[in-house]
Amino acid sequence: MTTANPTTTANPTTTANPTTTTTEPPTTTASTDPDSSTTEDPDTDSTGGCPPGTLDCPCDIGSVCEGKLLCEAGVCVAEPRCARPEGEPNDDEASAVMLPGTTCGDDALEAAGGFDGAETDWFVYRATDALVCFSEPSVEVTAAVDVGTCVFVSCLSGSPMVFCQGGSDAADSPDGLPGCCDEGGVDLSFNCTFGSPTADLFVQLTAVEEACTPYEFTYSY
Ligand SMILES: [Ca+2]
Ligand SMILES: [Ca+2]
Repeated sequence: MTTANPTTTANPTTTANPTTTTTEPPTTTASTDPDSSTTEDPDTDSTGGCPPGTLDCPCDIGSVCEGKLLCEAGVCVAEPRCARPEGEPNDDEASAVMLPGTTCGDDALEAAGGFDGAETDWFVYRATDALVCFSEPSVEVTAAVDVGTCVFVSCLSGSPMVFCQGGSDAADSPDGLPGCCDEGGVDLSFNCTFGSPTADLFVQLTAVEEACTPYEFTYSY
């Protein structure tokens, strides 16, 4: 087979390639959509008149917060007055800060946080059953102010039966978990209606003073 191009026949190694027979025509005619010029949305004020980057306005659409404002959950908020080593927001059970889990009878673990005024901090840790286990979790808080302390029980199987110890008071969490509350720490015991007493324990720490207060606490099972 010979090609019609005499300039390529001099090189016998190039004429044998059958894959170069079809060159696609330049089909670049698809860019004539008449609607392509109307992509600009006239209703661009989707932020409701809230200038992005300013206080209480969005910061999640390519904008950053002005000055010392912080971007939290897509909204610019004022700079916190205090350190927040535990991570905020953690103001309800759903946003509880996950702590390392512990096993029944192990040494207490330590954690730390900070109160930015009168606020609530939530934590949760997995308390795992052991061969010999008295199911008596304890949380002890060290802080310069009074700290309302609650522990609520969410059994992995079955329903929790909670017994408040050390003078603590029975209480239900906002999401309906049973638990116990006390000042500066809390002791309790619990069972699960079936299965082993392994549970997620929700810790609620509440400060009532408008102060910047760091704190530490230990937790165990
Ligand atoms: Ca806090
Ligand atoms: Ca908090």
